[in-house]
Amino acid sequence: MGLYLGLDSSTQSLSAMVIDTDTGRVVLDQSVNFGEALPQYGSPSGFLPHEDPRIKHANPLMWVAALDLLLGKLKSAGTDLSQIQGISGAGQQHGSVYLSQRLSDVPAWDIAQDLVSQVGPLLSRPTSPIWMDSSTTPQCGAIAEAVSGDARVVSITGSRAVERFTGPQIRAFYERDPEAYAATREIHLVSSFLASLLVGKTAPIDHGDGAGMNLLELASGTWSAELLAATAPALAERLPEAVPSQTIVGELSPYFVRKYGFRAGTPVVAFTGDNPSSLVGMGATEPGTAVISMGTSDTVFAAMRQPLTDPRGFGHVFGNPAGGFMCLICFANGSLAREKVAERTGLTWEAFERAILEETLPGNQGNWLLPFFIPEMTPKVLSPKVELYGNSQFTAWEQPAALARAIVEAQALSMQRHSDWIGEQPKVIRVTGGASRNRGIRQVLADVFGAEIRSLSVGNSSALGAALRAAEAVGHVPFSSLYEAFARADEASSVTPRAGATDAYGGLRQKLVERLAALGA
Ligand code: XUL
Repeated sequence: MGLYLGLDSSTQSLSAMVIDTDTGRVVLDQSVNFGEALPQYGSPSGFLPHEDPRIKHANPLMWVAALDLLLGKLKSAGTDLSQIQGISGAGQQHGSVYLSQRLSDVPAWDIAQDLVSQVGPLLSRPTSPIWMDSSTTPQCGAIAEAVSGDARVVSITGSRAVERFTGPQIRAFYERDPEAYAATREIHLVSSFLASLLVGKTAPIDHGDGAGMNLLELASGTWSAELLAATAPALAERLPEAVPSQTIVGELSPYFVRKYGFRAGTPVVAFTGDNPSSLVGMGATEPGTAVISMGTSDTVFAAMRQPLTDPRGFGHVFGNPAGGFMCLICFANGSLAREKVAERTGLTWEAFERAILEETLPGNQGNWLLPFFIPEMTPKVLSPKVELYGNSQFTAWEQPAALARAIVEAQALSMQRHSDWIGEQPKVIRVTGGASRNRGIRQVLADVFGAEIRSLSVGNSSALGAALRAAEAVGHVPFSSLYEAFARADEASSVTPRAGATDAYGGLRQKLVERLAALGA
């Protein structure tokens, strides 16, 4: 049997998906929500509260605990993990983990203790900055200046120096706590950290996730000496190797074999970032298919014909796990912003959907809002900024239906504006992520982009992508046949633009652009 396991450690949960390549079916799909299952880490939304809204860190031990917890749940539910032929995974991008020893130098994990008690003493920094952190503006400036400007950072790494990217975060750590930096022997991404736990030694960083660090030279797939030097001293010796995403990074450590019943020697394929993994899970690794993912962050991404870069500086180029490159634009105000509007208006998600589909019209009769409930990276708005424009009832938060439409229209218009540099007008867009299950939200996307919006039959594209990557690298099953079986469109969910709707957005788009320009964003 061809069973492959994909893991996905996102901002708010850890998921496991098992696919069977013989039958073309998903045979297991389970997750643990960090806030609910591990309340002792004090992170209801997956990160630690902080008075400064720009600072967003998580306790990496929460991710470690989630791994033992999830595998334990699978075992107690009677899942036979000895049938798994290969494992891969994905992690929230950019987040970093700091260790006082190289994982290759520590003794094998002891089955008599849990992982948290063994990994805890190895941390040289108790918390991990995650992708939502926007506190490193001075470090971004310093890195760009050290290599003679942002254009140089873009030409080497595919992105400007960006607050949440790992290089600026490492520089900030070095500046704020040089002693702890000196005591750090190894720095991982969330993805390579989890892969390292599984293989019980230092796992490399793949090109998909590595490109989100402002440290990887895209052209060669190796760390850029110039950017390493601009970031922190002796950084090269603290980073794992950078490798192509299809690399098998080792065999599962005996800890997992003995504790959870995996087969000895189960191969582990390099973990990647959640977005590159979703590119695979959405069957979109060939150019021509754009994807919108609506989760904690909203992202727009696509495989690229050539590695173009964003002239406005918000978009990124990452490695495509199937080879070549992908582009990505990320918006921090995704589900947290939608949830804020739902909370404040008291709308359930069903009512939210009805409000968009039945109670309001495209263009929202001139009511609109700026949707920055938390600091935003695209466009750059470093302090929360929510502004309501329109009739007095709307601006007083008293028109729930119009508010539901307004948040989604603002998000969709921003996605459209900030993805225009990709240079392709997609006729079909594939959508994934929790919010994409809402037909109202899909309808707004269809109307704003003037494109057909399709969901796939399997949800959690990042965990699926991880399982598919394991099947391709270990089982040598080509992506094309995996996509036929697992990345099928769910025809019933398809939504097309309503007549005349796309034209209703001209004025609104202009107002949004003008307001953002006035804010300097
Ligand atoms: C991408 C990004 C987010 C995280 C979410 O650049 O920052 O989409 O990967 O987990």
